[in-house]
Formats: sequence, C-alpha cells, structure tokens
Amino acid sequence: MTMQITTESIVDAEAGLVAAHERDLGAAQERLARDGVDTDAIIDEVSRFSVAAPSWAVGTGGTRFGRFPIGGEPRTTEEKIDDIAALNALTGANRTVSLHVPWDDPADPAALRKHAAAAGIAFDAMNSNTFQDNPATTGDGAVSYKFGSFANVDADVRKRALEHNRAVIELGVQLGATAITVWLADGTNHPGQANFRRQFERVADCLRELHEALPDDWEMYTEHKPYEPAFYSSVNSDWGSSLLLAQHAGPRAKCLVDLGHHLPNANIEQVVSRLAMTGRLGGFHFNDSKYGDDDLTVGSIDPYQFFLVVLELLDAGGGAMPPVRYMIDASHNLKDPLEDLIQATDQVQVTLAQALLVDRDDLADAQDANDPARAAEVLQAAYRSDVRPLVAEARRRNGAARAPLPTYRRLGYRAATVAARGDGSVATGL
Ligand code: RM4
Ligand code: MN
Ligand code: MN
Repeated sequence: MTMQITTESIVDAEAGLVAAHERDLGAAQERLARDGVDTDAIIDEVSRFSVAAPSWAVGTGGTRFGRFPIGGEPRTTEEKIDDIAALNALTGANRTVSLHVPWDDPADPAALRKHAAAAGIAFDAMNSNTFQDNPATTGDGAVSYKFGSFANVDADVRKRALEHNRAVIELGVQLGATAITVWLADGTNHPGQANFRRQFERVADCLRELHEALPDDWEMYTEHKPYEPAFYSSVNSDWGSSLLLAQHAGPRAKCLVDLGHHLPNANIEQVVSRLAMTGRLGGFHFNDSKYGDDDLTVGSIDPYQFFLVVLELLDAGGGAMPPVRYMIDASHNLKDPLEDLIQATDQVQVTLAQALLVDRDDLADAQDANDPARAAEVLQAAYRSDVRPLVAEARRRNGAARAPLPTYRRLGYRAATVAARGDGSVATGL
C-alpha cells in the first residue's frame, strides 16, 4: 500500500497557511457581500461538486512518438485507485473513478470494489474500449476492429463488440456503477471506403441492442468526436449525430460532451444548451484544446469559453451543476499526472465558483432589454472576480487542502510511489 494522504496530514502540512487563508476569505466575503452575494451558497455548491478521475489518467500518456513514464506509476487498478484516493484527499472533489475496459480488467471485481470503498472511492461511468484489438474482446484474433466495431460490415465483429459492451456493464454492476460511456472510433480514412448511411444504421442498431441490455438503474452515453483515429469520417461525428443515436437507442441513452471533441471554433456552450434542452445531456469530459482533441488541462487554453460552458451547465441545472456524469479526460505527457489532475480539478472548482457568481436575474433583465453591453458587464463582473479564497474554503470544509498542489509536493507522495512501485512502472492507458 502506498502512503495515504489524510485530513490530518494535510492540516499539519498547511499549518502555515491558516492565517493568510482566513484573511483572504474574510476580505473576499466582505467584498462580495457588498454586491449582495451569498458566499456560503457558493462555497456549499463547490463543496458538493465532484468530478470523476479516469483510471488511465494516473499514468503518463504518450503520443505516437513516444512516452516518458514519470516513475511510481500504478501497476494495477487497485494502485490507480490508491492514487485517485490521494488526489481526492487533496481536492475533496474526485470521489469517483471511471474505469476503461480492458485497460482495466479486474480478475476479482468484488475485491476491487472493497478496495475502492475502503479508499472512499466509488465507480463512475464505465468506458468500453473497442478501438483496439484485444484478446479479451476480439477473442482468438479471428475478428478485428480494424474496420470498425459497431459499424463493421461483418455481423460477427458487431456481435463481439456488443458482447464486450455487455461484459463491461456486467463488470460495472459488480462494482456498483450505473452508467456506460460508448465512444467509438468507427469511421473511415478514405472517401468511398464505406457507405455513411449504412454505417450509421449499423451503429444505431447496435446501440439500441445495448440499451436493451441496460439494467433498470443504468444509463448509457454516446460520445461524439469529429475525427481521430478516423481521418475522413467518423460515424458519431458531432452532437447532432450523437443525439440521433441516443434517441434511436432509447430513453436512457444520452449524449456526452467532451470539450475537445469539436471542430475548431464550435460554440460548445450552445451545444450544451441544445442537449440540455432535449433532456439528453448525460455526461461531460473536461479538457482543453488548441487544435484538436489535444487533451490539455481544462481551462489552460481558453478559460473564458470554459466559464461560458459552465454557465450553460448551471442554466441546465437551475443554478446548480446538473446531475450528469463529469469526468476529467486529459492526457499527461509532461506533468506528473497527479499534479495535472489537481490543477484540472482546481480549475473546474474556480470556474464553477465564478459561474455561480453570475447574477442570473440581472443577466435575464439585460437580455430582455436587448442590452448586450449590460449583459457583458454582468458576465465580466463574475469572471474577473477572484474566487480562490472561496474555493480553498470549500476544500477545507471537505477536509481537503487549501493549496492542493504545494501540499501534494510537501507530502512527498510521488517519491513514496516511486519507492513502493519502482521508477520503471508504467500504467495501462493511452
Ligand atoms: C477518446 C475519448 C474517450 C476516451 C478515450 C481514451 O478520445 O475522449 O472519452 O475514453 O479517448
Ligand atoms: Mn472523452
Ligand atoms: Mn478524447
């Protein structure tokens, strides 16, 4: 067992921060109270919010040009959960893990569930991987996903892909999960390679069959993406296709928006609004991008867009984050993965607090008065406000860290994982 980070060790490590935190918090509360803001309501909502960590994100990612493992990477799903427990101890806001099968393929699900429960971590949406051939999914190699899984012309391949997805659901049931996310790599690289309509129909029918296999308390999410690894066409390429697929599959099929899965300059906040309006917004993957599905740290490239997206989520949730599945979906090629997850979670918390600051009545008045300048003032008043003391206080009230990154470093968690797991361990994942 790797070292555990506890509230007590955090409190000890942060003893020197208390006085400054109290001063900053008092000043922020006084400033915001002058504008009639209920800072306690904001702190409460930030404390309530949690975002899943994906099991594959606690190891370093790579590109097709190489991978540079950081050392001390988790060797098993249990160790991935240990790392997420450490993350959650620091942020108080990563209470669930999202598994990716067969990157995670536990031999003893009951034991894994116990291990996670002891670490205070529950299981979020399961992810089924049919973008790679794998003995567990494609059996003896007689079938291959090279030309797609659910979209494949070969009924046998589609059957294997469905079996794999059903097995992922069964595993999820044993772990206490209640959702599956289906991201498909299916598409084409060459014009004329496949018939768009027939590919789509095959995927739609498979998803419908999968929907029939859902346990009563489960949901499934279709995750769209315009390109990569398919570079000419993807079957589930955009939110419209995703919505059609979900509608065809059944009432418990919803759409998942990954911030990096849009063509350049797409208005993602409007996509969120449309999906929420139709009752089909099911999940959300946080990351940021400069060019494509770059899986960069959420808010690191375009924090204002992210603010506008969170504003739409709050609109969908009537002023609180709506009950959809949230996950950080980023890749950590250079940073310590846990440090990036800490920063991503902090960014989500800060942006949530800023978006909660928006005076929605004022905004609605400005909209009804056709006054875009006033609407902009309302948004900027919130976006330019320093909410960091409120976020630190939300974490403190959860028994987590006021300053999670410096505290993570001070506690020496990475050195402890290197000592326990060795400096050559490599986690499964991207
Ligand atoms: C995809 C997509 C999925 C993630 C995989 C690893 O691009 O974002 O959500 O599961 O990558
Ligand atoms: Mn994703
Ligand atoms: Mn992606």
